[in-house]
Parts: sequence; structure tokens; C-alpha cells
Amino acid sequence: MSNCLFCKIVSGEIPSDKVFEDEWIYVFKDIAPKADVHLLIIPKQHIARLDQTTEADAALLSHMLLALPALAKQQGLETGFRTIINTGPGGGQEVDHLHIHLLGGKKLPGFN
Ligand code: IU
Repeated sequence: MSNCLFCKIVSGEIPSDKVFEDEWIYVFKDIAPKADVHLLIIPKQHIARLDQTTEADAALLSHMLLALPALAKQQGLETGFRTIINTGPGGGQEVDHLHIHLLGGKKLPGFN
């Protein structure tokens, strides 16, 4: 999508701190990190929101999830990590391009 910020990051039109990419996904450091490690995992194809995915996206969604442990390990998150997918305004989604937040490190607050 031509006016999508994350599509512009994928294409290189907007610079990013890239951590990983493959045929399906692009991974970069969040510009305003909420933890020691804060990555965003996004599909290269434009999908706006998780609630707009269908069975046709199953392989891509699986690929995104399965990439997380290796990314966490690469970032030194040996004791675990948190994943967040904000969906729509009610879920606090600010950028309308599907993304998984991968967070971890000593500053990560708990839920309790
Ligand atoms: P959200 O789930 O849509 O709320 O998360 C969007 C994230 O994108 C948020 O953590 C921002 O800091 C991040 N981000 C970014 O990394 N680079 C940008 O240019 C913009 C937002 I705008």
C-alpha cells in the first residue's frame, strides 16, 4: 500500500534499524522501545490488521510466530519474551499494518 508507513519501511523508502528479513517478513527495532529489546515483526505484504486475516494467511501467520524464538535468542533473551499484537483502535493499534511486538529484557514490567 503506497501510503503505509511500514510498507515504506519494507521497501527501504523510510530507513529502519533492520534485524532480519526473509521472503515473507521484515523485522526491525521499534523506534520508541518500551523495553531493552523491542522488535516489530511485520509481513512484507500489506495486511492491515489481525482481524482482517483469513485462512489464506495461515502459512504467513505461522511463519511470523515461528520466527519469534530464534529472534529472541538472537537478541539474548534467554529467559523468555513477550509478544503483543494490538488490533484496531480498541486494541491500541496505531499503525495499520499487521505487526507483532517482541519485547524482553530486564526493564520488562510484569502484568502483576
Ligand atoms: P501499535 O501496536 O500500532 O501501537 O505499535 C506501533 C509501533 O510502531 C509503536 O511501538 C511505535 O513506536 C512503532 N513505530 C516505529 O517503530 N516507527 C515509526 O516510524 C512509527 C511507529 I510512526
